[in-house]
Amino acid sequence: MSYVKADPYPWPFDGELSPQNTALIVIDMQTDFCGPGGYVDTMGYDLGLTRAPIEPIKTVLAAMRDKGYHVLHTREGHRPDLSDLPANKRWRSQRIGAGIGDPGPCGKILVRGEPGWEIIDELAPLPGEIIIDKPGKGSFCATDLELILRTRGVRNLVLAGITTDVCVHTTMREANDRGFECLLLEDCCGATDLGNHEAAIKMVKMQGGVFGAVSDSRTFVAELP
Ligand code: C5J
Repeated sequence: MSYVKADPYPWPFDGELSPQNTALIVIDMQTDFCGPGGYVDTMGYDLGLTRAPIEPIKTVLAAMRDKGYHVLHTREGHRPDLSDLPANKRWRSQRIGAGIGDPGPCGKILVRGEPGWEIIDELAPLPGEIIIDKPGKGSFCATDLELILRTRGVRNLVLAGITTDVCVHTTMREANDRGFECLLLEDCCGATDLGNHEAAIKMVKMQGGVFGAVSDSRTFVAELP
C-alpha cells in the first residue's frame, strides 16, 4: 500500500498508487493563460498568480517522468473557423476586451495553432506525452481523455495547472463524477484571483474530500513511490 500525505485524507483512498494506474494532468499551461500578451494578460489580470505554479509543476513533472508515471497535458482552444466556439463564450470575452478569436499580441486569442495557444516552453510536453485539445473548461467535455485513461488503466489523477477555479476545478469535478480518484497539488495551480484560488482549494476538502484530496509539490515528490 502507498499513500501520499494529503488533506483531508492520505491519498489515494485505498493506497493503490503506482506509475501504472496514476497520471499527472497538466492543465492549460499556455501563453494565453500565463504569458505576456495572452488572454489573461489582455483581460488585465495579474500574471504573477498564473505563473506562480510554473516552478512547482516543473519539479512534479520531472519526478513523475523519472518514475514512469503517465503524463498528459491539455490546451484550451478553438478551431480557426470558430465553429466550436459558443456564441455566449465569445460574447462574454468580448465584453471584457479580450474577444476569443480576435487578433492580439500573441495571435488570435485562444485559437488552435496561434502562438498564444501553445504550451509555454518551460513546461513543453515531451515526445510521446498525450496532449488533449479541449474547447471548454473541463478536460472531459468533447475530448477523448476518458477513453485514453481507461485504455491505459489509469484510475488516479494528479491535477496541476491553471486556472484553479475554472479549468482545473471543472476537470476535477468531471473526473470525480467518473470515479477517478483525484489529488490537486495546491502550489501547482493558480487562479486570476487569489481568493478564488483559496476558495477552490477549500471546496475540494469539504464533506470528507468531496472532490478528492489536496497536497503540495514538496510533500508529493518526497512521498511518491
Ligand atoms: C479559463 C482556464 N479561465 N484554463 N480557462 O478561461 O481556466
